[in-house]
Amino acid sequence: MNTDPAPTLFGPPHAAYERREIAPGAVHLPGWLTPGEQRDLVTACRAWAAGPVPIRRTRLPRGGVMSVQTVCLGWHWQPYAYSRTADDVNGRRVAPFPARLADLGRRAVADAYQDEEQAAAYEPDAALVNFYDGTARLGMHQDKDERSLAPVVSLSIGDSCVFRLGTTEHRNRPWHDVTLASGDLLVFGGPSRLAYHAVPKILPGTGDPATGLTRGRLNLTLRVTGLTDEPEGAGR
Ligand code: MD3
Ligand code: FE
Repeated sequence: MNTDPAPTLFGPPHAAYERREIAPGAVHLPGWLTPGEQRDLVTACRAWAAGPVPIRRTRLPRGGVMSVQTVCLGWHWQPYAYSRTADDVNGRRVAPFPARLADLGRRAVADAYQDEEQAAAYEPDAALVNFYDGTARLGMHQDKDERSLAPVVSLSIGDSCVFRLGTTEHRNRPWHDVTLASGDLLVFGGPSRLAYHAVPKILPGTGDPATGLTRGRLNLTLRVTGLTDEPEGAGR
């Protein structure tokens, strides 16, 4: 039985789209990015993946390596902290957070929550660009290295995937599986901000090569770290 409320339809600014609240504070807007926006983001991701810090598979503290390949903007993430320099890759300072991603993040929050005031106050300062080949996966985890509980904005391009949203308490059932396709937006805030989540499966061959991505899946997450740089000479 489908107990989900009927999706609501909104009109312009761009094409009408559905808006589904998959859990309190977790909103899914299928096909939110236009084909042109997807293409532009693929081009931008290629440039970001080249450096100053190249895209890499993140090493985990217990010796494992993630199958997902990641490049960070604004702040570099490694489990389980953010820094300005990529000390686990080449030591370089990560590229600054692009203003156009901050604008996109504000539009995302406005469309997901229908709240212009919350959107205007949204100032993401870190992005993780994740690339999944056909076999990559991401296990159940929480995003809790940020010091802010502001929403996380997630954009998907390329092959579809199965996205799994669990509870905030533990990594086990119950969970809810949602297929994410190219152009989809998810915003996670409020009661869902600390929910466990995972990407158990990529569906190879489901992406449209017109995005510029012939295989695999790109996911961009925009975050508010709540961190500030220590002023020079501070900390005596
Ligand atoms: C739910 N990325 O980078 S995006 C991650 O598709 C991450 O690459 C996945 O999980 C991906 O940490 C999922 C959706 C997402 C992102 C952040 C969340 C869901 C979230 C934060 C809280 C709750
Ligand atoms: Fe996550």
